Amino acid sequence: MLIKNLYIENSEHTSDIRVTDGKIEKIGEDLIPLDGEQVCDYAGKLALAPFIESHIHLDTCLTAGEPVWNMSGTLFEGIECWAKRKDMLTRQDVRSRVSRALRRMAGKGVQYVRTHVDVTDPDLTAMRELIELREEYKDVMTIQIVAFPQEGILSFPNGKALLEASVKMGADAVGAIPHFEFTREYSVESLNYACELAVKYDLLVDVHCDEIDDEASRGLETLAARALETGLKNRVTASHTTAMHSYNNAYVARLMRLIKMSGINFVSNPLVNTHLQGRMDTYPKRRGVTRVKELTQAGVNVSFGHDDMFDPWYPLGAGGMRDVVFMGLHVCQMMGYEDIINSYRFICQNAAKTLNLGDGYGIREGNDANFIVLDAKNWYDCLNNDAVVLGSYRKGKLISRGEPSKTEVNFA
Ligand code: 17E
Ligand code: FE2
Repeated sequence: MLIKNLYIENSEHTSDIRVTDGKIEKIGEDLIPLDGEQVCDYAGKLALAPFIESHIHLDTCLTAGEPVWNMSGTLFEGIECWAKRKDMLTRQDVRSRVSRALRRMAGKGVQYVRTHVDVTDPDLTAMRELIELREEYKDVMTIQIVAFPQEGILSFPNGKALLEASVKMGADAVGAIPHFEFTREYSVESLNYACELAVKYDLLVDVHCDEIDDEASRGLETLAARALETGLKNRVTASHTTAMHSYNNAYVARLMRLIKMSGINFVSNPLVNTHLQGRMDTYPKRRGVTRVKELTQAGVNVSFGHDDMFDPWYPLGAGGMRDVVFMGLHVCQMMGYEDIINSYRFICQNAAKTLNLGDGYGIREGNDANFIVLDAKNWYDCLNNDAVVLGSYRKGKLISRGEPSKTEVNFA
């Protein structure tokens, strides 16, 4: 198949992509169709590597208001609401919500997802179902599962054993939640334990790290130190790190050295943490989003995640990554031309690094023919106009298709 006239990653010139046996065989200008070759001409549209959702909770998605709404808008009330919903979980309930969420995401150009799954559940219901769904969806969606101890590793009954059981069941990554543990000692011990498990079972690590406005919440330094010392390094991700917003600058200057040495990745969730953080402030109210601009300038890998889709922590969300980037650029004040035109990286290449996807991700000859075509010429226009995903290709197969949105204005 020959897919013609694409502006690949903001290129000034259009190129054509020849797909053979699900792989990108050739990329070039004005490729001539072979005898009998199927041709699809996009007549000058943007092509990007597929979007990557580097941080979401699929097990909790589409549960807002069940059985109660989060009235305060805090993380902690969200955890209480979820604990009530968690008691009602069944395998079928998880399957039905996750399937709906994945379909929405696929329509918005997402093909890779890292989901956190709450394992502070004696039955591990969601974990069991997600492991099955990961396999069932693998041809259309690459799913990574983080065993996420929502109510703590040392502060939840049997927390350590539940985490290890989830790892044995087949999680891809080990999680932790140091700012939710009862004490600072537990917080340090929980991070040590998560890294030990990752080393023992050869897994990735992704920690909900310091998701609080407390400037004294310093899980990040422990996580970065363990990443360095164990050699896990870029296999480790610090998600949220919202306390970093409130750290003093002298401390951040010291911490930055360790962060760089450790090679860890960061995931910021700008929509959700703009909503959840600063809730105990009067005025001025902190934004509570981590220091994306400064980390990026220091050469540290940062990706953006949505975090939630209509659940106890976030009452909105339709599965797309555009709003995440849009909010991220605003709240982090990264609104220069270069910032905007290159910002797809937060949900493409940077997220691929977070997920440790390797060289197989990206529009390159020899790679699987995984890419998306958007109804715009470049990412700046795409972001600004919330362009439709015209096609999402996975190993050369069109797994979702969209029509350009159309509005007529009736005046001269
Ligand atoms: N759980 C948590 O601890 N933090 C979050 N932002 C979400 C779930 C969504
Ligand atoms: Fe999260």
